[in-house]
Amino acid sequence: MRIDVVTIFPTYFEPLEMSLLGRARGRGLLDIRVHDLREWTHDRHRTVDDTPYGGGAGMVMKPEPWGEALDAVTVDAHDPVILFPSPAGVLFTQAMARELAGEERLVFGCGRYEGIDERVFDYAGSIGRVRLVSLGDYVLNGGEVATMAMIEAIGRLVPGVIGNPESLVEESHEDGLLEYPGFTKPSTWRGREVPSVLLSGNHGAIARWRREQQLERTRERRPDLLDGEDGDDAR
Ligand code: 6GU
Repeated sequence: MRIDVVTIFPTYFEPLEMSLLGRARGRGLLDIRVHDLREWTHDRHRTVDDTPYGGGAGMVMKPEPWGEALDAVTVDAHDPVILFPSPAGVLFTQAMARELAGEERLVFGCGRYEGIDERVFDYAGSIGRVRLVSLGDYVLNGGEVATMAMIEAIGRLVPGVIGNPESLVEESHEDGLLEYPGFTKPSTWRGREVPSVLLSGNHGAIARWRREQQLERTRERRPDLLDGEDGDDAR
């Protein structure tokens, strides 16, 4: 999978050279290319923003550098998915990460200031499939941190990136529930015991206990995952 990121802060993405995704890049599974939006400005000050038509606070990102950037990074792409992180987007979910992990080409456009000129999203729709995506109901200063989170969520689901794919099966959100709790040695630590069922060797009982734990903590912490058809296949 190739991922292009367009940003005015390329250094935000340096951590992608580390750890799991860094190794996946080294092995050729992920081709992640980070681009400075200012490469596509032509004035002395490399201007990427301007005041909003109609007035109001803040600045809006100018369409021209975005148009040139999108043209350049997608010149050899066929129907890429073009993602714009935005608190006004649809919620990014594990189901979406799973779908996107099967794509050939992704482009992330990181907006700053009060946003990007709206016409850019329409233009991007003439190049590929546009998605405005939000991490949740809070506001970040720009799309960079959200893009990092999404690249990690998507990248780890690309076949071959994680050594033992079984570790992907039982984690939180994969079956619409939160994950069951984990314990390791010692069996007593600072007066706290590991639940005895886990030491019983009874695999049926362990599986039933873990399922109950998943349901209980989902009910407690994320009741929204249990009601309605919005989850993956919560039950
Ligand atoms: Cl994707 N972007 C920004 N700027 N803020 C956010 C967000 C995204 N998701 C939650 N807050």
